[in-house]
Amino acid sequence: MQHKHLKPFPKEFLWGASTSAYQVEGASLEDGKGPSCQDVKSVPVGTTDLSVCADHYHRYKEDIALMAEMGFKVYRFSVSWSRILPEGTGDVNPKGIEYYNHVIDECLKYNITPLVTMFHFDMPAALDQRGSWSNRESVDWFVDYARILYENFGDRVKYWLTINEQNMLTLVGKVLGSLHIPEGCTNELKEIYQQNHHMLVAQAKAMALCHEMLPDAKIGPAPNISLIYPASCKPEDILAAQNYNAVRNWLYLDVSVYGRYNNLVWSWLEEHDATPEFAEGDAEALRMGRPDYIGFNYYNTATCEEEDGTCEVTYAENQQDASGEKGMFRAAANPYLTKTEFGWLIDPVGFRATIREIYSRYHLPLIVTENGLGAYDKLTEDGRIHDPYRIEYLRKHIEQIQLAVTDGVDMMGYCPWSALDLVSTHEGMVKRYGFIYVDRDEFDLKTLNRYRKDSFYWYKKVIETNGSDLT
Ligand code: BGP
Repeated sequence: MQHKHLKPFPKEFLWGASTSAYQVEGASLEDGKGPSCQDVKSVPVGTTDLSVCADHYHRYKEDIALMAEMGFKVYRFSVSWSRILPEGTGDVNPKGIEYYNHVIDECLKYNITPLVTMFHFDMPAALDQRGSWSNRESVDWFVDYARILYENFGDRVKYWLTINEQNMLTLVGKVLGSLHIPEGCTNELKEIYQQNHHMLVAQAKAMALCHEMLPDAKIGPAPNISLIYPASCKPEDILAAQNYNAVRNWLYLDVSVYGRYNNLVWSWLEEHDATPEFAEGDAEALRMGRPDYIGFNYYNTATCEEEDGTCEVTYAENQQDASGEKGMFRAAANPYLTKTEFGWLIDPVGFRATIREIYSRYHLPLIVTENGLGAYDKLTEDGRIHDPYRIEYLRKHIEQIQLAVTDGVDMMGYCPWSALDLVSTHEGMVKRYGFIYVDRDEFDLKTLNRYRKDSFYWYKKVIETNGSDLT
């Protein structure tokens, strides 16, 4: 649809950016923090461990001051579960509570709204040993942890996100180093979807608890949503795209928003004897826990075609999407899109298409919780970082948000990935996403000093003009 006039961004639009605890904080075993599954995993060859990251734990004041200088209205960060509860359950670590109190207060000092993710890929290692999400008790572990967060931070945190990219944990848990398959398991698919079910129930209960304990707070999920295109107008390709959309995207939002499983996914699981077991009360819990808004991460779309039952499923090491699923879909190339230097597709128009689709299915306010470009940035001798490629990427995506606003979508905000350079989940420190450059290399910690990239100044202007000047 071509509009005659673009609508402006809403007055209260939340401009900001995101980080996650295990990728940015460092201090991985300091001040009483227990290890998480990320601290004990073997990191990909040639990449740094997560003990220092961007040293945000010690430099959060400086970092938040820089965010304030850019004019941030919101800062999305995650709480490290094992910093709060070193064993995952039981005793609370007072130093952990103190640290997040400081981060929250520092944000509020600059009128930056804290947007807090409760769980971002970092299950406490102690709970990992107890079976992680495969253990039915994980539902209670998560709800108890949520209660501690609400009790301690709920007076100041008004926006919560439950589980980051639950769909990626389920679909590509192997790649994220978070998949836990108990010994002797005979049906891996069933096991994975049982874990997924536990997360869905845990999330629903945490949302209901939030509404009960913090009536003026808002809470939502944060899946990674990418619209799936059919490779052609061949009807079988359309069905394949519907299959992949259901299994990759809608399953998660259908359950969180409507409290019911997506029928296509359920039938597929039935065929594989892989439907999750519902404990007593689960169906009701899913119906009762409803989000107030939807947070979603968007990096790119995917394309697929008919699958005739011969496809071998493989997972790329550095990508978020699978090559296919027997009898459901087969990944296909999209000749219309370019790629980043790390091989990720770039599709700003697909961003608008994805936003439209989410909104038309769920009619809840939307906030973009991640979107961005990873690149090999270079610090020049005079302390500059010229990143026109990032500016171009972000500009094109922001333009599409405005088009979506003009389409009538209720957009709450935009939090690109990432506020500052941090350790990439798959590709270490050299893959940088931030507006703020962190002076360290993969293994050489250097000064850890902060530098403003060109995109820093550009984003500052975007925020100052509420998105009306994107030049
Ligand atoms: C998302 C994760 C983030 C972040 C981002 C970029 O899936 O939620 O934690 O890592 O992807 O991915 P990468 O670091 O692999 O480039």
